[in-house]
Amino acid sequence: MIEPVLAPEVAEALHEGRPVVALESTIFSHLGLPSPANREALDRCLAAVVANGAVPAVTAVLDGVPRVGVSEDEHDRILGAARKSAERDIPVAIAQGWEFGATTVSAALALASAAGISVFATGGIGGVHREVADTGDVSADLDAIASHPLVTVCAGAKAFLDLARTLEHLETAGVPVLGWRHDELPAFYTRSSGLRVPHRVESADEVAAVLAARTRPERGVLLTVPIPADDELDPTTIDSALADALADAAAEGVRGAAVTPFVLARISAATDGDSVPANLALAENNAAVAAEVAVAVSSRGR
Ligand code: PSU
Ligand code: MN
Repeated sequence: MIEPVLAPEVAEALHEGRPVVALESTIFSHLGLPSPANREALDRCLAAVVANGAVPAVTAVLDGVPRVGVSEDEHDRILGAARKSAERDIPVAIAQGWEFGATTVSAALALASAAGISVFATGGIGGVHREVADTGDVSADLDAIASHPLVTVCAGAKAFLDLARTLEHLETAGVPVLGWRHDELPAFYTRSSGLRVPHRVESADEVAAVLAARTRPERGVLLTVPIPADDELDPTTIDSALADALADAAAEGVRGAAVTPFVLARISAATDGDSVPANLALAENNAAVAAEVAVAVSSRGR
């Protein structure tokens, strides 16, 4: 079992049972968002967690050290060149002393869980890819959400995935999927996917109650939060940008871990950068909701 190094304010908050929200670092690195939007994303997510009463804990591997919470003078490193690190890559990043292993959802959950954190916020989770029959590509995020004892807060799965199959996979894995004041699975850039979530919740207390009542305490819960209405993109524009991006990925033979960063960059280019403010808005909103949930979880523990 790895023992991540906790930032002092994170260690203190956890020790005192105060709310903490873990964050992934891939979204803030050059793999997730173009500069300078990535800095804005980091600043807005951190501020949203703090404004809603929790302590933010950005996860990363820096110089081979697994970290939960980074200091302000390390932010430039989080915004820079990174090696994408899923949970399975963490031991390698440690053993080989990677300068910056940027955590995906699965890696962030692994580090946050080792630190004893109960709530994690991201933008969109990985899921079952549309070409799964050919490629077998199912994100390790899904297994990690199922097998670490945290609430993952997201704006659904990224729209270029097969959302129906992603929901089926989560059902098989035994993950309760909750819709935040919404009946449909959000589709990241848009509020609705046409697919119903199994359960709708209205409050952070309700989410904390679900977490507390799990049949297997070692497992996780997924909370899906739609992008705020004002920031939603036009579904038609997104659909054609997605189709083009996926066709390009296939034509260029992009595979494995490279698919998601490639497709995100193409969508940003195809929407003339319109996808970027939407991405920032949903990430910030998820961080705010996650902080509310963390506050509710920690007040149950008192
Ligand atoms: N959502 C974004 N930007 C990202 C990702 C998600 O808007 O960069 C990242 C997350 O870190 C997620 C990862 O865990 O993509 C999933 O990658 P893959 O599909 O290779 O499992
Ligand atoms: Mn994959």
